[in-house]
Amino acid sequence: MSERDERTFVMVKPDGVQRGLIGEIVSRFEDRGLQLVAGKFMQIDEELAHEHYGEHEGKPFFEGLVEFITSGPVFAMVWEGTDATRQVRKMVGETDPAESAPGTIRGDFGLDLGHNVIHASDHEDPGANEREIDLFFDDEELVDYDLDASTWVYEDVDE
Ligand code: IDP
Ligand code: MG
Repeated sequence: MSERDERTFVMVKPDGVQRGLIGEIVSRFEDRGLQLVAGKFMQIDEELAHEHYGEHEGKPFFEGLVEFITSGPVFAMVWEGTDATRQVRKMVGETDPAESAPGTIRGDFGLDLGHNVIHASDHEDPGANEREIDLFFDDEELVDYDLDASTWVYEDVDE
């Protein structure tokens, strides 16, 4: 991984999976020039849901959120690139799809706060990306490789 690169955790939520949006969402990050480092189609259990959304424990929507995120399979991913966490959040949009700009994932595919299609690490919470990657993936599941397209995405590539 080059010095300037950053990894971030992204997950297509159960609504996004059921609506057939995995491919569309993966395409957006590929098209942007980000590099896929890991991907896992999986079912989240109660314990993992509580850990992942621990910061929201006690809030009125917490139990519903846990029920939703454990209600069906998700597609968890790690994406890498310059400023990846912040850039991915810009592509995801606001928490509420109704407030998200067209062109963002939530703004294009959602209408309801409780079903907002995708999770991405919070760029305003330092360390959230690494914490979430560690929670969902073992080190050996993160694949190190050179992406040929990077030589065209970036002006200077220092592999
Ligand atoms: P984020 O996903 O944009 O980072 P957070 O504030 O971290 O948003 O909230 C985590 C998730 O909890 C949201 O993506 C959404 O699914 C759910 N959520 C947040 N606020 C509400 C709410 O007021 N009602 C219902 N669900 C909510
Ligand atoms: Mg969040």
